[in-house]
Amino acid sequence: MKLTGFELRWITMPLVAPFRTSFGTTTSREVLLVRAVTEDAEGWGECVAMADPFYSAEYAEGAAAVLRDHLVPALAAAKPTHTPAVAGALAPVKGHRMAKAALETAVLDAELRAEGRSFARELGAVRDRVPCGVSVGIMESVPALLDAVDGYLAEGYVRIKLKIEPGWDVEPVRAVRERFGDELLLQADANAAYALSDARHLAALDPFDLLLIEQPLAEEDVLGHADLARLIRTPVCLDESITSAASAAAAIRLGACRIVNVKPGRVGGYLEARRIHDVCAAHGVPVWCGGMLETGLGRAANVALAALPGFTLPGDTSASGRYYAADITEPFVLDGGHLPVPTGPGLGVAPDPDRLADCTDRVEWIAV
Ligand code: OSB
Ligand code: MG
Repeated sequence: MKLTGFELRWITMPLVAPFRTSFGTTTSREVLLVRAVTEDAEGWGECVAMADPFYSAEYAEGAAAVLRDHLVPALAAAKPTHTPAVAGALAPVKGHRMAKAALETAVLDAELRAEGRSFARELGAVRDRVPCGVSVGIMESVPALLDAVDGYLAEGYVRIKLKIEPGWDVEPVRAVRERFGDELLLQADANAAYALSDARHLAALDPFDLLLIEQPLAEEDVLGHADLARLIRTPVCLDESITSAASAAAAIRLGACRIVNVKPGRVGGYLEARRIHDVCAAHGVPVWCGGMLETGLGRAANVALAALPGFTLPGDTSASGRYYAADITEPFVLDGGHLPVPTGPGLGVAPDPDRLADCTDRVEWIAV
C-alpha cells in the first residue's frame, strides 16, 4: 500500500424528516467524506462528526482541520504499509476519534479493494444479513409519534428506539407500549439528558420492559451510570461514554452498563470497534451497532460490523430511505426487517458520481 493523497469532500444531505434528539434537531446532514488514494486503489471513509459539537466534542469543521493539519501529515510521515499501522501513526494526536476513524476507514477500504477482500470478511462477519431497528426522534405529540412508529413497523423494522428527554419520556414510552403490545422490541435513548437525581423518575420506565435505556447521564459520568443501574430495572446501555475498548472494559467492571452501543466513529474506527466487540463478548455483554445518520458509505461498513457474532441486538442500521430521498450509493433497502451485508471488495458500495457531484459543497486535495 502506497499512499498518494487524500481528498476531503463536504456534502449536504437533506433528511426526509427533521430528527429531534435531546441535544438538538437535525434537518440536513452535513457530512465530511475522506477519500484515500493509493497507487493501486481508492477508498472512502465517512466522518460521523455532526455539524455542531452537541452530541460529542467533535464536529465536522473541527475534524477537517485536524485531518488537514495533523492526521494526514502524521500518516504521510509514517508511511504505513497496512491499515493496522494507521492507529499507531495517529496516536500522538489525542482524541479526535471521529476524524481518525474516517481516515482509517478510507485507508482500509482502499487496501481491501486492492486485495479484493470485503469489510465483512476482514472484520469477521458471520451473517449475510442483519436485523434492523430504527431510531425515532422526539415528536410534536404522542399521536404523531404513534403514526411514525406504525409506519416503521409496517416497513418491517424489528426494533423501535425512542429518543427521550425530560418532559418526553414516560408518556411516549407508555403510549408506544400500549399501542403496539408487549412483544415489540422497544428501547429508549436519552443522549445524556438526565442527572442521577432523576433516578426515581427513570424508574417509572421499569414497568414497560424496555430492552435498555441508552446513555441517560453525561458522557463523563460512568460512575453515575453504575449508581443509576442499581436504582432502575431497565438495563443501562452506554453510547457517548464508550470511546475505546479500554473504556468499555472499565465501564463493564464498574457495573455502569449491561449492554454497549458500538459506533465505529466514536471509538476511532472499525478495528477498535471490533476490539470493543471482543471485550464485550468476553464479558457476556451484548453489543449492537449504533448509527450517526450515515450515508450509504458509512452504512455499508456498519452493516458489515453488525454481522459479527456478538452483535446480538438489532442495530440503528436503518435503510437509506429512513434518512435520505436519494443516497449517494445504491440505496440499502429493508428486506423482511433486514439489510444485506455487502460482499464486494472493501465497503462493497461506491458513491454514484452524479449523485456525489450534486450534493458536494467543496473538495480539498491533500497530497502525501
Ligand atoms: O445517540 O444514537 C444516537 C443520531 C445522531 C447522533 C446520535 C445518535 C443518533 C441516533 C440515530 O440515534 C441513529 C441512526 O439511525 O443513524
Ligand atoms: Mg445514542
